[in-house]
Amino acid sequence: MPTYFRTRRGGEQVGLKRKGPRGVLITLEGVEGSGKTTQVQRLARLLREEGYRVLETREPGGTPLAESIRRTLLKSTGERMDPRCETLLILAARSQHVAQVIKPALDEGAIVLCDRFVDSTLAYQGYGRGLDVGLLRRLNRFATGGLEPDLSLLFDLPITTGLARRRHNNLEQNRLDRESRRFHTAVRRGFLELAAREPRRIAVFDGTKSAETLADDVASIVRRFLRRGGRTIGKPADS
Ligand code: ATM
Repeated sequence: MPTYFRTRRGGEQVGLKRKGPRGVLITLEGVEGSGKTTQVQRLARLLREEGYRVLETREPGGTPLAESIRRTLLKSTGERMDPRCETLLILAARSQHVAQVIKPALDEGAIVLCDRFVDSTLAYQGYGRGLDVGLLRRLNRFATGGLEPDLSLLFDLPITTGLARRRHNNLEQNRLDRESRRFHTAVRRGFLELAAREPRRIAVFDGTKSAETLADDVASIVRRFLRRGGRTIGKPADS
């Protein structure tokens, strides 16, 4: 499990040492239409230009098996999906994704950029569906083998703005998009509560800003984070 150890001298943080896999897991989270997928692509391009080895991936999905679970999850069939069924499908996809794609990439020293990860389960299935958040945390740990994001970028914006953006871009409405405004509002509140609880891991961005401004904000936070963890993280050994 990638872990940063914070060394403290006289109460001051003086450095971070890595234990476990050499790579870094950065997750991007947010409600619908928050622009996170665009930011994954921009951040990946930027980091590659700077010489880092980067893997872009997403959840649910990221492997052929997990992508087929994604299709099942997002398709509307007329049959109401029980929240527990939804949760277990998401976790099944996650365990496959972590074992087959994320963990090996981290072991090779890559920066993994994942569009949604464990916080989405807490926000959507916990705050949105009303399942127990403590239980979901334990299930997340089971699915990931304890792997946690090193840094999470949360793109926050009003629900109406996000959903309107999706309609404006003519993006196909999936089963979850069609949930009530109340559901999406609870999800948004969930993400913000998670961020308030873990301010060192989760950085919150104003998703109403333009994609360019957001990309600059993201770049400065990620660069600072990588500097703290050591410049060589995620770079090929010979660079
Ligand atoms: P994207 O549209 O961001 O790819 O996400 C697909 C959906 O999966 C998204 N729903 N909408 N609307 C959120 C949902 N999802 C969960 O409900 N829980 C999870 O743990 C994950 C990873 C995604």
